[in-house]
Amino acid sequence: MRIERAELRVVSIPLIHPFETSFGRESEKTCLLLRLDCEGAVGWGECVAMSGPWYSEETTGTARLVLAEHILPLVLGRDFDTGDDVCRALARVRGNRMAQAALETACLDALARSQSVSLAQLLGGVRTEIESGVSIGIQESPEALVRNVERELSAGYKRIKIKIKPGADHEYVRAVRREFPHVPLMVDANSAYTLADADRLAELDHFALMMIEQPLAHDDVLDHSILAGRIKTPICLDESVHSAEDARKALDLEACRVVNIKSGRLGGLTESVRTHDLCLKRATPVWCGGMLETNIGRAANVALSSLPGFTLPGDVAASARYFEHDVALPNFELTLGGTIAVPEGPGSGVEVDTRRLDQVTLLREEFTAG
Ligand code: SMG
Ligand code: MG
Repeated sequence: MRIERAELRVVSIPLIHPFETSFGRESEKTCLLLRLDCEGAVGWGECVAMSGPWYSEETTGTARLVLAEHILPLVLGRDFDTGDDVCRALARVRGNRMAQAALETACLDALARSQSVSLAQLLGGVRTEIESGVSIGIQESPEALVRNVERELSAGYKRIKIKIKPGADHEYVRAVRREFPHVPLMVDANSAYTLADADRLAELDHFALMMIEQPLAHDDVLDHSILAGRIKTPICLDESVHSAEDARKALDLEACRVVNIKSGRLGGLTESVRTHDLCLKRATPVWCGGMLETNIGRAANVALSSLPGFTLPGDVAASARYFEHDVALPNFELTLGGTIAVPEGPGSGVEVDTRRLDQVTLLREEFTAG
């Protein structure tokens, strides 16, 4: 399958609810969307880099530049039959994983469509539905958080993740636990603490949390392994794992007991499957993270979550939590059982709504071979 044409768009879509983490507040989703035309098949990929380098080094701007000047010239006019082929073509590219992932995901979507299989099938998925959890941003008060948790639980979500930071941690977790003693609950600090906070983090052990996600620095594994010896709550790594190799090293160091898999952070779906395979072999549960994706990225997350090692509910929630009008349809909906159905049709299972896409596009560029 030859990549004949690429179209890159910068889009900005208002979020229904602003989302606050330890590193800042987002009211709009700004991202890059990439369309590939491949001998009659069309594939879409979403680049999850944020508008600024807050979650990771990459931004919408850096990803646009790297795709336009370095990645697309490596692949336009070339043939691909598997995700491994795409990885080989991109082997010279260091870092810039979210940009690489957008390209690779669009290739796999086109590939799945050209073979009339679903993206989930192409990746080796085995589930027809995935368990869905929600990630709730930092709220103005513990009471506001409790109201939020209540709303999500009555919507049917199976697991609640709350964002924490120093000054918005124990009080918030305690308030939720008091109201919901048995709910599967976890916290995500997005690197807001250091080892000096170990005693304070150990106090979270009283709240029977499923795990604490990325308490320490975004580029650390060693301190996480020391912290793991000082707290009982299992540690899950997000920001510090960029490859299956990183996951292996983290597990060897006992820096975590759970891994958050995000295809953007890992450079694509192929590396995500490799990371999943490694964790499965090492009996380490994984779950699929989220980056406030549009339905284009959400569809890829749903497909990935259908692999057998995704045994914990992820941050892949229903579309209606994020945008009034998404750029691709149909929306993903929560079933009564708190799950999301894995699309069975060809490709990712969503189709881009061109009118809506045009409304939210800030910039559009086209590229062809040569
Ligand atoms: O997609 O519902 C979602 C957000 C999930 O919490 C989420 N993502 O560190 O795991 C994480 C954050 C990173 C993105 S913050 C904009
Ligand atoms: Mg996280």
